[in-house]
Amino acid sequence: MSAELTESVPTFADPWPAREKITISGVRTIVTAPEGIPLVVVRIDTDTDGLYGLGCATFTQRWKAVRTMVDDHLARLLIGRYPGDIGDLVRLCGFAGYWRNGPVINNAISGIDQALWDIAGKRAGLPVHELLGGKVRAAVDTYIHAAGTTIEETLERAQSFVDQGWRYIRLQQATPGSGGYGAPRLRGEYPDAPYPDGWSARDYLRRTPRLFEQARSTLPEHVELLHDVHSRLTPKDALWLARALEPYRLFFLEDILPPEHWDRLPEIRSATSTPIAVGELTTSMTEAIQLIRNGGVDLIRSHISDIGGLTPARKLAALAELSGVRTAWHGPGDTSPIGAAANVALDINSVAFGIQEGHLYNDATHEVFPGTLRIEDGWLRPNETPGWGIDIDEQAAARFAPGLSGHDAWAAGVRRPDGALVEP
Ligand code: GCO
Ligand code: MG
Repeated sequence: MSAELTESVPTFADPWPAREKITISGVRTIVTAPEGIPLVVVRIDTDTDGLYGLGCATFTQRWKAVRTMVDDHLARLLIGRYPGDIGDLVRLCGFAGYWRNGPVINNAISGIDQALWDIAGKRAGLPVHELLGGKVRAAVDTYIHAAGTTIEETLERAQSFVDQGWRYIRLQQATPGSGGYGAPRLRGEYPDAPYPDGWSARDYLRRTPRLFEQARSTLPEHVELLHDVHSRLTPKDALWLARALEPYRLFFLEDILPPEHWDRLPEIRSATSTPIAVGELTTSMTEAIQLIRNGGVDLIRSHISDIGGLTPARKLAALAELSGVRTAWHGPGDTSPIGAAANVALDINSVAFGIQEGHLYNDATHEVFPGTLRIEDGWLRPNETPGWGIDIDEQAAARFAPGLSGHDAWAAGVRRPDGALVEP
């Protein structure tokens, strides 16, 4: 496209008269890794009295691509526009490239979207949850991850979380060939196999019900138990596990199938009383909507930035509420504190709320992001200050340079004993 033609494209001007003379003067990404996990944040500046906003655009595995998407492609659509037309601006960013969705584009749009909500809150002098309609509950209950090498170790950790006030605990145990969430992977367990460090579904299906059987006999009765399969089962094995766990009354069983087989979720859900929670791998609203509409989930747990930000997520929460589905927004360490605040704004505002994944940010993250929410006795509360109530200290952020090691490729780390990669 020639420069003249670019200039004649009408997307760059306000399509209607702005309510106030405020314009977007800058859009840029800040990437920082205070926990070693790259966090991508979008900062939108305006031409008005130091007014700016922050949004979460964290796709930690591909953070460079998101940075390019924001800085090189989307920023120029926004400069000069009125920041109050959030709905129009995020649709513009989505439609401008013609091919839409996917985690890179949606995270970039989410960073912009959430930064615009932050600005809207600051202009109104209200926290974002009040812009959404205010609270329908006093606080947001969270779950925390307990993991260990053995069942005993996992349950000891769970008990200590219960002692600290948590009511919802996700239990994960080390298995051959697969670790995560603080549980190490057990190595060399299949010495006669072509790939001795492999992960076997059979073995996993034997171990997991034992973990929950012991949990129910050890942990106090009121404690709600959760588990993440991380997409590694076939539809039949997933159903077998969901049924085997029925006696232990899980609050939810997460990600039993990889996205490629989500069309099989409705049959599994209708054949078990174990609540099915899926969604962190949704990378479009279309996928997330289908999970609810097709009857595949009891809880929808999209990662809000992966479906494009708060603007689409609040529509999903409304659909969930009207469909009898509950929400459990994804909120691990690869969500920035701004993204975590967006989760909580929706949680506190939505009747569909089921549970919130909690993450205990380290001290460095609190230093980089003053105002980061803190979990107290398992509860989260939003900031009551305007916008998200969270800032970024760019000098501190610069001390934690993002890298490509670690999270960049960890997801492709699990193989079967025959050596074949397992879906993460
Ligand atoms: C969860 C998740 C995460 C993902 C991670 C990928 O339920 O919290 O499964 O821990 O593995 O977000 O980067
Ligand atoms: Mg998960």
